[in-house]
Amino acid sequence: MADAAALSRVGDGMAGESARDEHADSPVVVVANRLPVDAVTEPDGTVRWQRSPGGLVTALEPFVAGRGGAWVGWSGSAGEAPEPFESGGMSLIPVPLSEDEVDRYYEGMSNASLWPLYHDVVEKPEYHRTWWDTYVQVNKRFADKVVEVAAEGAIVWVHDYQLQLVPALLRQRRPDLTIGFFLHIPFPPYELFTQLPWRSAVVEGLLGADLVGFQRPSAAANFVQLARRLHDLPARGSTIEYDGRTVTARAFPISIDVAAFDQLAASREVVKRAEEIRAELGNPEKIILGVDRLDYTKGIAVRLSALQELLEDGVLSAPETVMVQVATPSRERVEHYVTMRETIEQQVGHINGVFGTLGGPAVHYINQSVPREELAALYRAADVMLVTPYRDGMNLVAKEYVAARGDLGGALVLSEFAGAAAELKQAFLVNPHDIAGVKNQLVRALRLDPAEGAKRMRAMRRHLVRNDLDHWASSFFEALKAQA
Ligand code: GDG
Repeated sequence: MADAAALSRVGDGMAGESARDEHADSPVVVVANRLPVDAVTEPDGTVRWQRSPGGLVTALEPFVAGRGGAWVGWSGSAGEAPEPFESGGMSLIPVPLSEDEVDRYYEGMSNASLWPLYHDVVEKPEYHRTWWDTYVQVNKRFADKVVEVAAEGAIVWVHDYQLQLVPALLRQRRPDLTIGFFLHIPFPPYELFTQLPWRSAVVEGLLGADLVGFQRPSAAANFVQLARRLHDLPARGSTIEYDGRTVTARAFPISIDVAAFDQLAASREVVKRAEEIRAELGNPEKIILGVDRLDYTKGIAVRLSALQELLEDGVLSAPETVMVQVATPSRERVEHYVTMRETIEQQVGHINGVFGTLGGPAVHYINQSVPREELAALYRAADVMLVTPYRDGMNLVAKEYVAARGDLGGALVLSEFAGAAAELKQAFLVNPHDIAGVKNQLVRALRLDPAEGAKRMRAMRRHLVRNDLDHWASSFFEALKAQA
């Protein structure tokens, strides 16, 4: 990793000062596990920061940068943290994590305990006291940084399951702050959550916030119920009385920058690239697409099985119908991810072995991150988008697909267990545990009459235009300010 001085120099002279002055009256500090940038080392050894991919960053950068705020987070590399620097209109404040802390706080407690527990125990969570101790220690370090940088009376917006103790830690030391917390992933019901050996500490951590936001009303209700049943707190509707304060728990379904995605997907370059993609795939009659982080919650194996059975049944045939699966590498050191990747790659190999031809695979599997423009072209080229998570907080891919289809073409098959299903009601909804149902809906989507498809797509697009990223961020922010 580059030394701190080199990294801090990278930020010198980047935009930021003017935006900060303009919004000096509303200081905002965002706290998230990761900073919204990745360090990239050039061939000559210099390091520059590049905006990182992923749901959280995509969602928040415009909000923070537009208000000239600060962002506290980890740089993504273990070891000493770089000095704070300016980027994209924000002051970025790096928090250091050692190798051991990455293992225990991030890969362990966050991604091998909380992630599976909060996603319906799709895989069995592991609970280790050493992981928990490190989680507490790292949450304290994040809180320390915020205490240091937040102006008097600032609004602090803490994000996600890695940092659930930060609200209470801040409240103890900085009662002047208005504190919001948003959970990007699902929040489980009482019966599952109470498995967690440190359940009370997590609930108390979150109760340090004035406003706790979730993707769905049912998740907010789960939290209110926990506060009542586990801590015997007076709670009514969306509010909980705690420590002489009122804590509000409500749903704020996250979204995307719909206009920007629509524009990108309609650009001449992207439309042309979509045609090229179809030609590169051998001009099939139908293209089915999946785009996910390679994660066991996303149900990639389910859709491969559905495709395989439809090919076996003779309902579909390759190369007339092909599937493209972009599976971006993710959490590659966590055990469940290693085994899941092997399973999926075997499945792809099997399908192609049996149903592919020389130079004509039935499944095009891309285990790489692709550029945003390429992603938009893939959305534009796909006749059917398959989004089949077992459980997902929201799922931005589903929303991006709809935003990309200004031509009103294509069809969306969407798991009812994704937060997005509550909004994209004209999608072909499926239960990913019911493979026969997934097959039926996939076939319906492939055979969809274009006029009916356009009607569905128009309705979903209408919903998204009104409920975009800016709407999400401003509603959360307004609700938080109302608590101040
Ligand atoms: C968490 C919650 C919630 C993916 N591959 C590539 C790529 N992506 C982008 C997508 C999309 C984002 O990553 C993935 O967002 P999701 O919402 O689908 O999923 P998570 O990463 O699990 O996010 C989720 C989200 O937080 C926000 O609150 O919706 O439920 O689990 O934007 O486009 N982007 C590029 N290349 C890729 O290969 N450029």
